[in-house]
Amino acid sequence: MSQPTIPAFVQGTKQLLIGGQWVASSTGQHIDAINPANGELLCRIAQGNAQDVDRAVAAARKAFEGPWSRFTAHERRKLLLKVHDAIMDNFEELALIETLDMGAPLARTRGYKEWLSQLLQFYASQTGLAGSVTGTPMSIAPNFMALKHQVPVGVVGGIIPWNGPLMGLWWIYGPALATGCTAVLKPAEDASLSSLRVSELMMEAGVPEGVINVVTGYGKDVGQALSEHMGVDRVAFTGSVGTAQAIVRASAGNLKRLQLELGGKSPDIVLADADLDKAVPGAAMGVFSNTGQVCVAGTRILVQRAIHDEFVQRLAAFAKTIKIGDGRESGVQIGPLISQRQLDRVMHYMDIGGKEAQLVHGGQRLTGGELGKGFFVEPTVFANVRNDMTIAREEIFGPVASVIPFDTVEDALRLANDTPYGLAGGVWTQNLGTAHKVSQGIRSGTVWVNCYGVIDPATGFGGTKMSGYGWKGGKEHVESFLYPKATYFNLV
Ligand code: TXE
Repeated sequence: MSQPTIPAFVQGTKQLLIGGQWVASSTGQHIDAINPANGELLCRIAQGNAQDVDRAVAAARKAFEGPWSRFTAHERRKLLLKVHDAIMDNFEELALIETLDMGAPLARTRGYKEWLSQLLQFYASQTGLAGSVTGTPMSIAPNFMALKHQVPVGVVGGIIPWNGPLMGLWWIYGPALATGCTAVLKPAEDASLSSLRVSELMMEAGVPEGVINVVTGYGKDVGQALSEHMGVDRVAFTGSVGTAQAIVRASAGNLKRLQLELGGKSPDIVLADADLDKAVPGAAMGVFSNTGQVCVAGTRILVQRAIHDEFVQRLAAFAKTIKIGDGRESGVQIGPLISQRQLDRVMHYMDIGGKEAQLVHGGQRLTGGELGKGFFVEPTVFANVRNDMTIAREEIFGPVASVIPFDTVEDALRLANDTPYGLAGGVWTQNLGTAHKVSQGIRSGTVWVNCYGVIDPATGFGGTKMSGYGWKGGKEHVESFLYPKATYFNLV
């Protein structure tokens, strides 16, 4: 079957974006960008270091204090809409770059288009939150007036993961452009290409130099330097708990504002009265989508005992129908894992699961034919899992469903909340009262009722407990790039 041609952008060694210029890294070294579907080299990305972070932060500071600070809310809105159009006009290329670089099927990456259009329009609609447009002058006493408004926090470091950078980068760039902040983006070393191409398109669309900067490289070099840097005012991070803890420590020097969105072990609760024609595919894709590499994945499927066996059998039957392959091929529903490292990690958990629970479907790496060259695994279902088993406690970040039986709604809630994480959860039932009780009872930032994974740009999502803090999307997100400021005037 013929596959789309590799875009011209995917060649050579991609450079860093600093102060509006594409420049070589100080190290002179590079990192290979590998297609996880076949292990082949796509191109190379510059391996940045702390010196490059210094340069990028200086450029971001200069822009923040320079012409960018004089952009009005209306001008920022117009710019965001121009960026929107540039991204939409080039979306087919961006979707293909994302598929090549991180493996998700084109059906998924193309599917981001409408959602991203909404997200960018949402941020464009929020530019008035910063500065004078919503500043409120108040007469607080005779001859005394106060002016309260919100001002941008400054230079924002964005550290993002590899599981969906074409979407994830907008949690940094969107609110930065909306508020008048500037950004230094550090994409993940495993998938940086869409961030680089998007940034190039943004510069062409007229984003002023220094407003967005990109330093590619490893976390221990670039990420660490960004988190420590005294010139960075805020870090927005998505990734693992361990790295988040390192960032919290590194950011203490200048008490940076932090936003941390980490992983989860989200419960997806299926009651005996659920409509299984919806609950089975819904819960299945809640865990298998993006090959399980999703922060909100509903990896613990809690099923009421009366329907446990039927549910498991139908889930396994559904898993068998999922088409796995190179994301460029039509009809493919899930692609490879991102890397050899992630493959090793997922296989490790599949081995543990095979020992502690009942393997119903999957559990293997796919080694036959072309798939053997990539990092492919089967969608996997474990049944009769107990909540204290390793596969129910630790984030696997692969297509592995653990089905855990329960008896009563109270049991389900106890199990759902018996986790260090609190990112998301789901409930499937036809009883509105039960839906309300369970959704209120799950301790997480986001809950879905009779659906899974829906995220509206204006509503957003976020976590609690060890899934981190801060909100992505919605007004709260934009406001977290601002701080309130009051000025008191003595008028006599
Ligand atoms: O994450 P890291 P990894 C979880 C998931 C996955 C596991 C490991 O369970 O299996 O984490 O993935 C940068 N200072 N999630 O190792 O290291 C790094 O370069 C500053 C869930 O890839 O957290 C990358 O850009 N930055 C998650 C980013 O942090 C550092 C998505 C994320 O990588 C750094 C990804 C340091 N010391 C993984 N070390 C989700 N919530 O969606 C690394 N980085």
